Amino acid sequence: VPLEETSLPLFFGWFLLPGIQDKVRCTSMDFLKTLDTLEAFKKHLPDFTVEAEKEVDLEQYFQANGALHCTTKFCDYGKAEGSKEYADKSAVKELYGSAFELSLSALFVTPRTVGARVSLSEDQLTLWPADAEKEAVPLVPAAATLPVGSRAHITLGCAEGVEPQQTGFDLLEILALQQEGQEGELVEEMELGSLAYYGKGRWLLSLREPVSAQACFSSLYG
Ligand code: 2AM
Repeated sequence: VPLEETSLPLFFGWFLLPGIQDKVRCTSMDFLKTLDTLEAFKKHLPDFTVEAEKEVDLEQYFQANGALHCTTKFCDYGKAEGSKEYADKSAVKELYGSAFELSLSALFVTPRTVGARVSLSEDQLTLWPADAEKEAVPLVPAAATLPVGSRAHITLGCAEGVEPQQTGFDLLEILALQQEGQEGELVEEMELGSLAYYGKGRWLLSLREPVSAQACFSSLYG
């Protein structure tokens, strides 16, 4: 195989620095620990899990693996459409290895995934693939009308048998509901922010203070 065909990574993205990874993991754990004890969560438990359980331990329900990151472009070593074009973008070449401050503006939980929404700045959007939201349209039709960068997220955990890329689809679904004017049912004001329920086991915690996370733009060969 020519080197050119093997030189593309599994994916490009922002990789959180170690200290902030611990902080984000702790924040996520605290949120899960609180969420599954709330009456509102228990009330909607049948939407969350099909199993006839009375309780669920969210910290056990989701499995976390690997270093925390926000994927920009999944390349699959060049097999994914548009990989080469992405790697050749001038912003990608210029900013490779640079440090960024990501703004984590919300945490969300669904029966499939737990993740953090990343609100990208103008500069950060130069590294965002133009078709990232369009790619999700077969699964989330409304993604076609959402702003560029809407899919940006950090996967914090997945339920058994769920692929990490599901986290971005789950986020887009919630954002699509918001765009349609559904505010979600305000459940409660938590220390971290306001918690809203969007039906079908979907929960969104809008952070009062966004978490600023230092991250390096790089790639993973895996
Ligand atoms: P994630 O970005 O939602 O966490 C390696 O599998 C990484 O690439 C994971 O972080 C994963 O999901 C992301 N990923 C896997 N397949 C993908 C796809 N088809 N599109 C976008 N991202 C994908």
